Amino acid sequence: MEGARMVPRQAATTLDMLRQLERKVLWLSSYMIHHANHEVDRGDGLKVGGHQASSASLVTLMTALYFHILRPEDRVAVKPHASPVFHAIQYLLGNQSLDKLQNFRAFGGVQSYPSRTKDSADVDFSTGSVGLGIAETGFASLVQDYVHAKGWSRDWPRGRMVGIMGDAEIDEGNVHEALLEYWKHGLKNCWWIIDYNRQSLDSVVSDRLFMKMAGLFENLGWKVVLLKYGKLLQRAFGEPGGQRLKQWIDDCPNMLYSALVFQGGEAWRRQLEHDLAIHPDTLDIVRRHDDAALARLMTNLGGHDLQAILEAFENLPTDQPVCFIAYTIKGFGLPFQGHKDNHSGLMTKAQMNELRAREGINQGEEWDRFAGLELPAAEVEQFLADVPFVARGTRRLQAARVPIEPFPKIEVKGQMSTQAGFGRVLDEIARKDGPLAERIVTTSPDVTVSTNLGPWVNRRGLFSMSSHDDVFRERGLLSPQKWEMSPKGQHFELGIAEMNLFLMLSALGLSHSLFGERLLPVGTLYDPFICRGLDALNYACYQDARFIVAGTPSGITLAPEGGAHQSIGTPLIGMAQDGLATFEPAYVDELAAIMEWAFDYMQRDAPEDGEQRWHRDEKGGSVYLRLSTRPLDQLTRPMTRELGEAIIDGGYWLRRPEPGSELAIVYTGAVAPEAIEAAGLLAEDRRGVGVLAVTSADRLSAGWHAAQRAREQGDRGARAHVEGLLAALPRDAAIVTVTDAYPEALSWLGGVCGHRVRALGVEHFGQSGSLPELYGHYGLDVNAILAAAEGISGRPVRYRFLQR
Ligand SMILES: Cc1ncc(C[n+]2csc(CCOP(=O)(O)OP(=O)(O)O)c2C)c(N)n1
Ligand SMILES: [Mg+2]
Repeated sequence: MEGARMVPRQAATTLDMLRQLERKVLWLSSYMIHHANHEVDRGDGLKVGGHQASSASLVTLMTALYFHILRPEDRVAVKPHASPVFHAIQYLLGNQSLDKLQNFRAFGGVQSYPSRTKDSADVDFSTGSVGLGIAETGFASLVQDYVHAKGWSRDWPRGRMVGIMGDAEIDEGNVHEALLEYWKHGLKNCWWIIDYNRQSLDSVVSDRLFMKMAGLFENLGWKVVLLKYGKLLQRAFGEPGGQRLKQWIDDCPNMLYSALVFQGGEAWRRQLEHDLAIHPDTLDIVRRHDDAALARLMTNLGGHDLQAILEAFENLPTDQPVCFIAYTIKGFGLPFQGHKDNHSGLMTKAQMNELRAREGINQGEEWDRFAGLELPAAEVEQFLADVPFVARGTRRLQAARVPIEPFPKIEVKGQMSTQAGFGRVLDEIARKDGPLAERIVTTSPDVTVSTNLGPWVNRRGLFSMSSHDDVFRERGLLSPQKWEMSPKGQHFELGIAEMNLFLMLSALGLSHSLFGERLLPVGTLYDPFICRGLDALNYACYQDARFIVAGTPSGITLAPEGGAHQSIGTPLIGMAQDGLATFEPAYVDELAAIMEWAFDYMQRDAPEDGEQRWHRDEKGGSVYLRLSTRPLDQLTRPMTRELGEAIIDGGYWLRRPEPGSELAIVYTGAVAPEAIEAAGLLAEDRRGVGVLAVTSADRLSAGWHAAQRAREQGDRGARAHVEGLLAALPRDAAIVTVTDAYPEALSWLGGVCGHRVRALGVEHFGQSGSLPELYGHYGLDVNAILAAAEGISGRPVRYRFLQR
């Protein structure tokens, strides 16, 4: 029988396959955004801007990375607006459900920006606030080195920490702060891939920025790989006249290039004919291309050429971080590519239909993983199943809890500050050794000694991948502080940048999930400078990283230091920050109880099932300790179970109000002596004045909110700790609150049972002075409390005009 001879089809090459997937990713990510705008009624009329053009520039690179280059142990931060590309890739890999994809940006759908905590797919680092996700990758790499230097993480190989970033992110100061810090610590295993589309949100960025960037990275020890031209352009440059074409492109201002990209083949031709009129051999190259081919050639940048990308990722150094500057076009492959206003550009229905036709996708097949592909579905399916990145399945690791018991007891007597107590507790843990001591890692931005981490560092040493002796010690020069560095050390000494502190805590605090090894990070900084690192702190909490941070010294209690060093609003930050339980103890026995609890709390991980009932006690979180340098006479008392629990729940009656009492003084932290003394004086003419010690306004208030919610949902017996406490005070009694912070940290207590409240605190910048002077001036001293008591009760107090 005559007939066509069957020729077995050649198996597709990796490059063929990636080219297919690249198209698929562009389609799915574009359609996902389109769907979110046209099909999902989000009820707010808001259109999804920002993603479409920003995503498209990374389609090729991320296709190459996820489907070919990455390994399971590699960890990736994806720039915020590439979220649709990331989710489309996860969907193709079978890691993301269609339902969530269809609900991009809607309730219950995939997140606008990749999120470790809110997305179910395999997100390694959340992003959203530009500059933070990318900077976290380097710190994660240092943490990986730490874990391996200790001989841990044997089942999970060392991976590359990869950051895919927008070029505007380099403008964020924290990125530069991070680069300096990495250099000091000898960063190696880190790749940054800059999506150099020369566009940010508003417009086209200035020309030749890449030269500055390349110089910056090289200067700090990075290898820089330029991904400037694709293969088509590289070939054209090799033809007669080709170098002139290269010169033209190199000289072309970004604005003009972008405009031509948008306009397309005809505009390219007109411009090139004009500019290259006296170079006939170069014009020949132009003329050999029709309009479509010319547009393809002139937009064939390195970041859009799979082959060029695969080559660039081969044979990279392992002893040096690598920065890829990938030239791309914002919106590549979409109708608004290159347009300077495309950031919030959205495709119309008609444009979407054109794209559908171009990609060969029929109506109703939009979400089909294989529709429109030129290769057999089974072959693509097999390729996806064999993708190295997913070879080990889920990449969210776990680590066993580190036992806290027996938590060392410290002897507390005489005078001590909470900051000194903090140092003592850590010193005692270090001295006793054991699993807890082994897993604690400390870090501080140049305030290690002045925040009382010194004794811990003396015992456990500084961490460094190479060993350095303490020169002062070797020479017999007297110093209370050892400064020895080695891979055995357990303290990361950072430069002053507080952003880096929180990024480091964030990376250390995810070690169990990223590297399968539990670390118990403890960081310290001066309390006011929390604000300098606040976005990174928020970011760390959003990622659910686990750590303890001590803000110390704090408040105007730091009297002679003046207003620039005195924190006022930090307790409110602590209360409002999700994922962070804030405490401000007055006494060291309270602090010790809180620290013991904190080392356990930071390891809890019950799954989030909607609303947490009480605080987030089952789920766990991080802990912020606001500590003071003011030495207080310590209370000698047994730490009963009941007292311990009340301290953790947020407060206890230091002196219970008597029945019929008309007043209670509520205090937090270092002003305890003033509260106690004032209560004593008031007792002369008022019956049974109560003194309520608040160790955590944050947890008291969280518990109160939770109880109210529970009652509203039918759990009528729910009662918050603070409700129990304040029930002991008659309803018509008044409350005077006092704290070395903004008064509203405690004034809300009046809302719990309806007590009248006069809230004392600090409302204006502090200044230098002695502690009595400042407490007097800002209204935190005994006199101020007495005056407040008189004012709120309307009845004179005997010691109102006490002279001190
Ligand atoms: C800290 C912070 N500031 C501002 C924004 C708002 N924002 C989101 S993306 C963006 C510009 C992004 O430009 P680029 O990084 O170059 O990414 P591209 O859009 O070019 O992909 C801005 C200003 C943000 N997300 N985070
Ligand atoms: Mg950009």
